[in-house]
Amino acid sequence: MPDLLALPKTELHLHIEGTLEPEMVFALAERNGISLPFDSVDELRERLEFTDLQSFLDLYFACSIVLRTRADFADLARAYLARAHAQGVRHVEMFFDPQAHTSRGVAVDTVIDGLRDALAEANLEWGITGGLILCFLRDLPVEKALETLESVAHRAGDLVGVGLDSTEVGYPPELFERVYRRARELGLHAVAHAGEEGGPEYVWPALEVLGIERLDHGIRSLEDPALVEALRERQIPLTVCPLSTVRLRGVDTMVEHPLPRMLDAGLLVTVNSDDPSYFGGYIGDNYVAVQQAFDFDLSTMVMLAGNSVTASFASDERKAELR
Ligand code: ES4
Ligand code: ZN
Repeated sequence: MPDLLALPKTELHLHIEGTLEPEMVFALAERNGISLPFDSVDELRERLEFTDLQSFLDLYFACSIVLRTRADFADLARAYLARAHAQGVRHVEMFFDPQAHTSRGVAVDTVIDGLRDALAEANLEWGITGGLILCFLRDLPVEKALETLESVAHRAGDLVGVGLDSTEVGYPPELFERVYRRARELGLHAVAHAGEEGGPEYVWPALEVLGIERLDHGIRSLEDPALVEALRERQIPLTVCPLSTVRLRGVDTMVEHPLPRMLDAGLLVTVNSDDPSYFGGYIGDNYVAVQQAFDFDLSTMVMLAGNSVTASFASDERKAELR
């Protein structure tokens, strides 16, 4: 098997706050005079063991408080983009969680400006293309999501789309119908996390009420044959994150991951990293993990990389270059 890190690829499911490495947590805390609920990098590393989605999210939001300035967000994204470049990424559509920052008094423009600084540099330096997907925290009130969207309406051109993340069970997608209608008016693409911990009943409304163009995770869709058929027939891409699902205990081990069954069902599956500093690997590491678990041949790995190009919101011209 050739080096899968070198295989050109596109990343479609990546939370930029989930690339915050423990060393950077401490460096930014010191730079900003913030005290942390852990004493050392090693103590933080010891906490990177999760029982479910919520146990991860608690740590993810606890670490995100070190991000305050435009330079912090630029440094975070620069570090991610350097690692992504080293693992073959040529196009990335990056999630960010503005409400995790605005709730602490950080302006949304500070977040967007910093992330865009790093994306512009990576474009100049390495030719990496892509953009930002603004995610709403689904466990906060819908009114807060609407306020967040209106606060960036004047610069919708700086965004690729909107998404929905954080705690899933108890917060069904249809709550966000008005938010997604407004996002569409602003010309934004629409994706959502669904079917990660929630069952197929959380995926259907993401498709039918929110009108998503791409489904994040979606692994529990397999439990409903009619849903699988809808996803297959419409060729809705699924952004699967194998190491994430293992680390959040969606499956016990990688060999039990449903990815091969999803491919057999004719779904448009892509491989992504989700929160690489928390889940033990960047995108190339996810490619290596699935190749090893399922003994996939090179043509399957190339097909997965090609699916990510198809599933992206890049222009047709850029897609042709990425293939
Ligand atoms: C997330 Cl893995 C995952 N699921 C839902 N929301 C998230 N935010 C960051 N990572
Ligand atoms: Zn995610």
